[in-house]
Amino acid sequence: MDVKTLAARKGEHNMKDYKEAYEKFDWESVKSQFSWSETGKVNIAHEAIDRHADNPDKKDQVALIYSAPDREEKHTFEDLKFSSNKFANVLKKYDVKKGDRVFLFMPRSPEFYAAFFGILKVGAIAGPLFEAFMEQAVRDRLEDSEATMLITTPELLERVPLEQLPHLKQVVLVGDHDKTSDTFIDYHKEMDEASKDFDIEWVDLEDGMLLHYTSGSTGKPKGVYHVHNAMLQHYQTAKWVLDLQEDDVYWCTADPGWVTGTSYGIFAPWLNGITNVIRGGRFTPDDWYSTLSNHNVSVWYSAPTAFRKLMGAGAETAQKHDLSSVRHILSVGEPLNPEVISWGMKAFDLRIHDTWWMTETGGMMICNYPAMDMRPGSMGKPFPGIEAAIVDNDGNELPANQMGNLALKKGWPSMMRAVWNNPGKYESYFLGDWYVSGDSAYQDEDGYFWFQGRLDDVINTSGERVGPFEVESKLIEHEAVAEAGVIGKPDPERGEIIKAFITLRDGYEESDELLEEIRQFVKTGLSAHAAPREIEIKDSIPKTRSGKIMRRLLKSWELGLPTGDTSTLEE
Ligand code: 6R9
Repeated sequence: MDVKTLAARKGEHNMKDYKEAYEKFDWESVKSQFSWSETGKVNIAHEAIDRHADNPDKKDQVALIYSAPDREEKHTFEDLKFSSNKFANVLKKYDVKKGDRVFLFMPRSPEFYAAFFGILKVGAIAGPLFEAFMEQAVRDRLEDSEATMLITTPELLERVPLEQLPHLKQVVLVGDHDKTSDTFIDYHKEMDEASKDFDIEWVDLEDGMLLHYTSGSTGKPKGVYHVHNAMLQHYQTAKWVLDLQEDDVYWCTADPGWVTGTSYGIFAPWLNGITNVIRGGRFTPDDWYSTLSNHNVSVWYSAPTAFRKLMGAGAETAQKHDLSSVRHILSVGEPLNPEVISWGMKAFDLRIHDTWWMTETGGMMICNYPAMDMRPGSMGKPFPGIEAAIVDNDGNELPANQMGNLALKKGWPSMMRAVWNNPGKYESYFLGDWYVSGDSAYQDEDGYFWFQGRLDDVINTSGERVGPFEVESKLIEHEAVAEAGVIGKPDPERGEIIKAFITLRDGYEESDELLEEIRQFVKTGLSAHAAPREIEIKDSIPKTRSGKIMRRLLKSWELGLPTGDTSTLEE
């Protein structure tokens, strides 16, 4: 279908009537879309790739349009089937088995996707890591997951402390290198030798496929564990919320190191057999607009932080590009500000549709559908088959317009099934039958949900979730820092920025150089997005009598708000 026809189709949607869908829908009905409902044999890689490659009408369709400043490639479903089969054979050769954790630490590239599906095809669990992570962040995740294999590039290998990772047996290197030891496997050499035929490992719907590490308010990042069954939700939300239709060209801007980049950057489009654009390289407004126009992107899923950056580049930048192919835009990750919605109306003549969900939910939960009346500022309504409510601290449902904890009735298909190696943490998410999100919200009389903020200390900076504990732990590793407390401080462009309060060790004096050195220490040790933009030196950090940092108090001081109950404050 050409661009004009696509644009003319604005207004024709997969879901006709939300109310009717909500009343009639149940998850069981989605199973019939997949052959495993008859054979009992399942693997999400088969459903996303091989199923289309084995269909004569679909095998030559472009599945992946890869676009980076120095590289443009198109791969059909058949190409992806063969490249992932080859990688699966490489894994088999090196004895990777069902349930093993295999991590990926590399930029988006066609090799990434071949490796990712190769991992799933042998029944192993994929652990994608954001390419900007530095040594500590990489080590914590590989250590906790006890990953036995890592796929990375020679450049990024420098941030992998191999000697501290006894479980990590092998490293696959994508790119030129001079490593000779048996630990290292050369990606291109092995792929050249591998067969393109592979007998996929059939698994159970409840078998694991993915580990995404994410931050809470205490402790190190947790490994959120997802299973093959999640495909039901990826598939159906893509139909009704992304509204993906046969000729669409879809672009999700998220990196697969974050859950949006896997659930909606990989599974949702390919389970539906849709052409998927992947853009590598750094962000510039011109590149992004060119990606939309050069590839005739029709459905676009991104985040407020990116929209704000495009907005900042001005209308002239947008006007240089033909954006008429775009028919549907969606957003996730942070509150969608009214200014961003008006910018979307001006630049695209489209209302940006907000969606709410989390790493732990695995898929969209509360959304704005093309088929419903939207209320600007609302996250929308629960997806059919999802029960959401606002609950108090004991799990009692609250009436309309009352603020509380946004909760979801457990049992949806893409729900996390465990926190890796941490059953206690997993249990702590639930109050009876409710999964409690940690976001505060209210629901209006008509069932729309309105986001209010986080109830815990988790920071959302440019749409990325950062746990204060991780940053505090890094800060106190610096020789000058005695204690540290970290908060999110509201910021018009980034949502929140990270602000650190520290006390200095004896013998250290405050200076701009020292503060910059400490900032760099976090940036190069942990990751750029976790580095505090502001650091303030204090005489002491407020703590409870049991020694917990009172971040709530730091935040109140910072914002000039009343400090509330301080009875647990240590002398
Ligand atoms: C998918 C993803 C989850 C947290 C979540 C909430 C915030 C996500 C939002 C939103 C306001 C939205 N969040 N969507 N806040 N409006 N539409 O982002 O997962 O990285 O785990 O973050 O992001 O606070 O609890 P994750």
